[in-house]
Amino acid sequence: MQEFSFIHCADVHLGHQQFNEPQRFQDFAQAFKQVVTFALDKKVAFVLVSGDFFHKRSINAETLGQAVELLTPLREAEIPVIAIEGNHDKAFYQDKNSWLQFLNKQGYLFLLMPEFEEGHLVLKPWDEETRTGSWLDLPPGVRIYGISYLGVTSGSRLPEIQVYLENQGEDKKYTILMLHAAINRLMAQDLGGIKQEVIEPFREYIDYVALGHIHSRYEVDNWLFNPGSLECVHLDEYGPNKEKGFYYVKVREKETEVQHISSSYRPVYRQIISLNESISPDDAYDLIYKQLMEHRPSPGAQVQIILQGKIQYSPLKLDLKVLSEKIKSDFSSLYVEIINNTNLPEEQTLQGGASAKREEIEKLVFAQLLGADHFLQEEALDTAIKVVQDIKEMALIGEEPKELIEMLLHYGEDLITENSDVGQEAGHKEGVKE
Ligand SMILES: [Mn+2]
Repeated sequence: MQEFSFIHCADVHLGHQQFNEPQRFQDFAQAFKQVVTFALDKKVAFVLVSGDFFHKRSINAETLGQAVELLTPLREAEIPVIAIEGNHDKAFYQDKNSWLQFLNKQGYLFLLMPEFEEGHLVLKPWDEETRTGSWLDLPPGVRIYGISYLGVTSGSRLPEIQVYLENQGEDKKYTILMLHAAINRLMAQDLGGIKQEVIEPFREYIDYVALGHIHSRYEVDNWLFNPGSLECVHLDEYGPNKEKGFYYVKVREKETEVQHISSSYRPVYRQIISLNESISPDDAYDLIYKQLMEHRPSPGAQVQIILQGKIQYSPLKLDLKVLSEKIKSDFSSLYVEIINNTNLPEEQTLQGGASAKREEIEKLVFAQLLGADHFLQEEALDTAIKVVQDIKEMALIGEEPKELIEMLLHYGEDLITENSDVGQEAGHKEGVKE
């Protein structure tokens, strides 16, 4: 087998116009452009995209144009791009085409996926005629298997592919398995996570597991590799030990040398500010500004400020809209978000220490947000909290958006009826962001 190198990235999320900022739409393309430039520069044999190339299933024309523009130089340089579907860009129904399938048919990438026959996963070799298949053999002596996002069934389905891995024939190639799944990462294994034990038997047949799904870098046993997303898809993905980027992998005589290349993404500035000392809103603004002057956000950053502490005046007196605008212009920030967590009843909850359940804390936070201006009465508030909690859970396991919307519509109607008198008095209230 000759020496070769490849790139492994994941969670590109093209088309994500975060915070409705056109610049953010460009940022995600810019982040992938680094990968393309690197690939061309190093003349790699191929590029892997382990799911979520697109942010949404239904992308707009601009996003498709962007994708084509980014993939064209690789196609011209004859560097194949191999992709699998993630939870974000999977086709709505199995028989319907996703935009990734469109790019596949047009020859911009190879989209690998398993088939389902009689309720079982079936892996088939690549067929250039139909441009479909679950594995692809490439010239340097490489075989690449691609398994799309399987959601909650990942753990129980994966053992079904072992039989295909076993029968690779005599001249076993350097073998890569692409997966869009979280391994050993999710506490609740039923939320789309997989335990390492499930794929451990594959080790005999697979040289490199190319993962995607979790947006920060992690590796297991020098065998499972998850590069992290290239950009911050959510602000809370930023922080220490949350590396982002892609892998540059060199293979010599089946020896794998892996290098993680950090992507450069738009800076995120997060600051938790306690307003304990403040006696009035004006005083609070001074405190916030003092902190911002001490640790200045870099120009163009996405700023998130979390306010906390006990204050003696109403937290609603803080005009966060005006403050955000001022910060945005004073520090040339791209986006400013201020989260007001002051006067949250944290002490009573956290008295339980480690025993305080995450759900309970979350419930209190939702109650605070939803009931902030007494817009929702007690009974409706309980329903609203439940709806928000359930939708959050559903989103976490990557449910179809239409399921989420149906859920919202179903319960939303009850809420409107329960709350109609109060709603009219309170007048229009702006929805919670995102
Ligand atoms: Mn993703």
